[in-house]
Amino acid sequence: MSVTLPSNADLATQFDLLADLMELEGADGFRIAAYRRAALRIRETASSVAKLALDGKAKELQGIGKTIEEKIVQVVDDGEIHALTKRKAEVPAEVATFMRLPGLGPKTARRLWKELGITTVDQLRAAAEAQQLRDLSGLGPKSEEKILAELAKPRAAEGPRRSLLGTTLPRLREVAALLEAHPASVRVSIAGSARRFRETVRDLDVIATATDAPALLEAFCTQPWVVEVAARGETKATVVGQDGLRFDLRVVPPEAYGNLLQHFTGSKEHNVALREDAVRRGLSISEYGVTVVESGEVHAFAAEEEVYAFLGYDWIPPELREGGGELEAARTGALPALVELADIRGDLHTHTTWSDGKDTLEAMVARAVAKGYAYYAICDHSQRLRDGLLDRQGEAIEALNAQVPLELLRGAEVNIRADGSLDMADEDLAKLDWVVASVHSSFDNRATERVLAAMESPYVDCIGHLTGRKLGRRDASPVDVERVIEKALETGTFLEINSQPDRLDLRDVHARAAREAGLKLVIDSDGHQVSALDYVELGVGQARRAWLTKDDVVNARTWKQVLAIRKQRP
Ligand code: DGT
Ligand code: CA
Ligand code: CA
Ligand code: ZN
Repeated sequence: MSVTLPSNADLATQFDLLADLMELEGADGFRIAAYRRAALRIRETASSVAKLALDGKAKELQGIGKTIEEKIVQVVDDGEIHALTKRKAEVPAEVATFMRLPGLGPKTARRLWKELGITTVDQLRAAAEAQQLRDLSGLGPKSEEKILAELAKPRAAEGPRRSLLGTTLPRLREVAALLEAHPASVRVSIAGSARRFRETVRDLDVIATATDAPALLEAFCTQPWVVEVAARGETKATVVGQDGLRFDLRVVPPEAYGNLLQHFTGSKEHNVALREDAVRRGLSISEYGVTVVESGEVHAFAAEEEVYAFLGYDWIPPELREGGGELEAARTGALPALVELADIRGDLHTHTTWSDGKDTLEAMVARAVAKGYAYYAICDHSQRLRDGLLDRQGEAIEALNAQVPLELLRGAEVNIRADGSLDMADEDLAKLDWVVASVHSSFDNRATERVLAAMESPYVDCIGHLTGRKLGRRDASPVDVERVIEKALETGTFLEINSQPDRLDLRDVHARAAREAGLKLVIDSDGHQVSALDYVELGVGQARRAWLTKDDVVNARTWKQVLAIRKQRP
């Protein structure tokens, strides 16, 4: 795999932080200003500044000299500007956090730290409550109030928090629908990371065209669920909902709707690459149109397809727009025909109240029927099916199978124990139509070996949530994904894309590596309740981000076809 260079945004953030920390330390103003200028210039540059620096050409940019170019190379080599690493060690970490509170800034933060000895957010809150901040000249009772209000906001003192796509997407769709229903709107679309089905999102972006933009913005800002209007202009607004979610709305004239949708769908990396490519051909791209630099002629497009076509590309599905080779593929007609939700014919990993599911076998299956599935596997946890329960559940499944218009499959989700053995005897496994094996404990202990051992079993069809990650709560286990993929191919075992919003495991890059190695993947819900069966949409999004086609997905096949490609039982 090739080394990825730091993005311009990453570089700029480091220079800004360095400037902040230097200001906190009271360093000389000239150098601080120089770093801030550099950050600005880097952000505005269309091509990769890291690459320019490696070629010794970054210093040709205005505002970037030899010292700054050297610092950029430090980021490429070591991940961080050396001076930044040093200063991070000198400044108490939380001082750097609270200097970002509105109304504070580095200068005041420095005085709080040096003159009042405040180095943590808790100390700052205590001092404000004890009315000690007013002892500093320039701060008064108003400042104390303001600081306390900021600190009372959920996580106001932390960096930007990312939310799970699975929990935010329904909200985003509601907001888009209410804008769509408003008489002043003409077209409305979801944009940003949510349109790209990124697993987490920082804020939610919506764009629209309108017959009356101010009226639409007014309606948006006065929704009953809006607790704060963070920004408001002629054509855009940002609001914060009760749940803390931020929504960005931009309203544009219809003739440039395609350009705007393209721009605000991103990703930044995709847009930067697109722009670089355009610049080489004498074109300049913005959210308002494509300009032919020589003539100054601006081409605005109502449809996104037209933007890509004008630039010489096939239309690129949003999930692919991450700067991972999609432009080259789109230029040469080599984009994959991505799998779609409608291609999924069955769910091969689901639970019921027979284990830790919240809904009964009957309720889950009723929903599966309503979804139009042709087959559906019940895979309750092995430890809950001991002492004859597996057979009793088997009878219940068979009885129900006779009454429903789909193939109901007997399955199990079997624990992979710490020594790599399976938590169910072969004679029981042999009774099942489909077996998922998963690690549910001691994630860091022999992560790879255990999975490899489980795949040796002739009964294990699929490995569940390979890395065990829980977004925002538990990191991925140190499993060697490459070795697992190799072994999966060798043994005929599948890997799943688990669609739970906080799992999405395999993650996109791993799923793409699996696909490139020739492995087929199962997209399943791991649903523990009726509503969770719909999460398969997220798994399909993840699969699309991994460039998967219908052929790459096991359960885009009929059950008969699945049986033909899966591991042969003894
Ligand atoms: P997020 O919000 O962090 O989950 O990710 P995005 O992709 O939704 O990012 P966001 O909301 O900051 O901006 C939406 C899109 O707008 C982004 O994907 C690309 C475009 N965009 C925003 N700022 C910039 C920028 O500074 N440069 C470029 N090239 N595009 C930008
Ligand atoms: Ca966003
Ligand atoms: Ca945004
Ligand atoms: Zn499960």
